[in-house]
Amino acid sequence: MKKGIRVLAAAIALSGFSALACAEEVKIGFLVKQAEEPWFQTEWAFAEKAGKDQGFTVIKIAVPDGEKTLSAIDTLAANGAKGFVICPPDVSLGPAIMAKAKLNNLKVLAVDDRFVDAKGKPMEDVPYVGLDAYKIGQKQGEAMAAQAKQRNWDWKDTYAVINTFDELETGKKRTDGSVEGLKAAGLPADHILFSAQKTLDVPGSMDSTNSALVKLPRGAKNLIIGGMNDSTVLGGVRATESAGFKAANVIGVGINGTDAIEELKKSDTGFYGSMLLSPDASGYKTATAMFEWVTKGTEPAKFTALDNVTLITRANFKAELSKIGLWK
Ligand code: FCA
Repeated sequence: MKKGIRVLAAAIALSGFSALACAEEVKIGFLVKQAEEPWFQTEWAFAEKAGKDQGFTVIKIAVPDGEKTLSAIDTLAANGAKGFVICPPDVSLGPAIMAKAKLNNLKVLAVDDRFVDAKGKPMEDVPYVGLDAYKIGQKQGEAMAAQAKQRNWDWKDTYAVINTFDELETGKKRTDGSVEGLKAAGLPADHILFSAQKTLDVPGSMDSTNSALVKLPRGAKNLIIGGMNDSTVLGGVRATESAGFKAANVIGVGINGTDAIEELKKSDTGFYGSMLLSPDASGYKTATAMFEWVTKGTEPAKFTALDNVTLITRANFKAELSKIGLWK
């Protein structure tokens, strides 16, 4: 009998211990719209690094559409997560995401793409970590213009094709800033062609650039290709190649850096470089901020603007990527 009680006591102690251990394991979600993009894989990797360093678990879920997003929130709650970081597939899902999160008692931190409400207004009450987009676009425009000057291009026979994705505030601000940078360097406004992308990926930007290329005047010898991220410029550069433009007559500069690595390994293409952002900050810091919010109750700032950017080209990309651990 005595022995039986001892065993029972031990079992209770053990189960109590494991319940305590479970209660202590903090889980957070990290939901991204385009898991196939290296940018988002890099954010995930840095979020996991934060989890390892600080002792929390990151549940990564790809959310390519609204349905998957809402069911991912249920999955997170069922798995005991306390909050999540999210780059939504469609910013207008903001109110639905917030309602679902509230129902499940989960905290929400938006990254990269800011939620908009039913009227299309940014949901400024939801904490958001995103780019200082106009400024970064401006730097992209300036980098493209500086390279055109380096190549001694005459603005007279130079044209720019800007692939746009105005559905996203961060996209519109980037391309607006970029155009500002180009104009300030002397590119005439009527030498800038805008082409809207239907989808925010390489095929989408290839299509939009193709439809702009046919509108170019005969005298267009040199081309500048812009867009809100690396994919939108990569597709544009591919379109110029199919149309017969040589690498020496094309300057494409992307934004992200992470999605340009494979391209920059190629010896020479019209894709000149990329504005490398801070995926380490977007992944590590957002995950850490969520961890601190759920464990200590410290709510993140309503808006954290990331403005750190470095132009990477074939000349320096390995060194720059090494600095943030993306080149081994
Ligand atoms: C958006 C883009 C990504 C990346 C991020 C910072 O979400 O789609 O490619 O540029 O902003």
